[in-house]
Amino acid sequence: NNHSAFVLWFTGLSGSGKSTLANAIDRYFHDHGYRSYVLDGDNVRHGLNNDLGFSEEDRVENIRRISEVARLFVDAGHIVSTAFISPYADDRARARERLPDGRFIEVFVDCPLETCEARDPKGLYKKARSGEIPSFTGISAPYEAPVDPDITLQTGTRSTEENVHELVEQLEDLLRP
Ligand code: GGZ
Repeated sequence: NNHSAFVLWFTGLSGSGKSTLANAIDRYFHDHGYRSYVLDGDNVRHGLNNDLGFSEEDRVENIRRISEVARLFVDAGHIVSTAFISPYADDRARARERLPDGRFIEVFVDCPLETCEARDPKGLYKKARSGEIPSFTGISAPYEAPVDPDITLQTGTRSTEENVHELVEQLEDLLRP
């Protein structure tokens, strides 16, 4: 399958559903014969970037390294889905610049803070509110929502299946062999 290679760059708050969506679309790609891979906290922040925390400086470096790794995957012919908060618009813009034109697709995982906080799957918002976790995105650290994302998905009101379907439709041109 001689498909095109590109980055699906998911951005959104903690608990917005980035990893869920990245893994769901990756499953779709895999099932349809595309070469694809997911980069997320589990395989990057625990490995390559385990020297980085959540200061502004470390988040900038986190995103820089991830975008370079994503570029290598694209060079190797893969579709790569990245699932990181990536809170700074400048860093996302620099990631876009590191990739060939049209090969960086910014996907805004749009979910209200209140919804993310109500989900709180890991209890992190609770800890952030109590001050146990400092500089927590959306509570005590900034999140710069994309102004002009390539794709926006609502995860508060749409199911994962609906959002995957939407993604596949929006990516139609890139997915044609
Ligand atoms: C934000 C934090 C923090 C702070 C730990 N702020 O819901 P999660 O747990 O699984 O996803 C969050 C993840 C964010 O890492 P990223 O690499 O995506 O962040 S960034 O792009 O800003 O570099 C959360 C957990 O790490 N986490 N402390 N202070 N999220």
